Amino acid sequence: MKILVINGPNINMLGIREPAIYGASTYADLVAMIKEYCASADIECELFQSNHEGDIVDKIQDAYGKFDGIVINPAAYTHTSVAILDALKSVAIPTVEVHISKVSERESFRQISYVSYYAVKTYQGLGFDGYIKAIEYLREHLS
Ligand code: CA2
Repeated sequence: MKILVINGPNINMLGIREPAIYGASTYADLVAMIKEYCASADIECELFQSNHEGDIVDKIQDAYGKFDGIVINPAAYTHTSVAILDALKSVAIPTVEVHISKVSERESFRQISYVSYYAVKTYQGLGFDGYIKAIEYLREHLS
């Protein structure tokens, strides 16, 4: 199984500010955790982070025919991007949405998720563990 893990804007700033919401660990810690888990579970994974909506759309399009599943935390683009939703629909790769924080208990502008219209599952409020849950879900869903 080959999966692509996509993180959106400001995820590269994790651990620097707002530890009460996102924890004290960094994006480098997240990458290390996911790589370690995938190696132990015999899953091939690639990680991608971008602050640019179009680059995320390009990466999703490039995934067509190359990946079995996508794990995505679109970050702020969750709440705004029809383009990312359409890109996911266009490649039709099973996708799990992840949010580190419990977005359902946060500001009203975070209550819409466009990606949720396509994702087969969403994990929120589990910190970094949500990414592992998402990968495990994909493994079960794809087997
Ligand atoms: O909870 C999540 O995973 C989010 O996708 C994180 C996004 C936020 O816009 C979403 O509503 C929920 C934010 C990414 C990280 O932003 C930072 C903000 C301050 C300090 C460090 C990172």
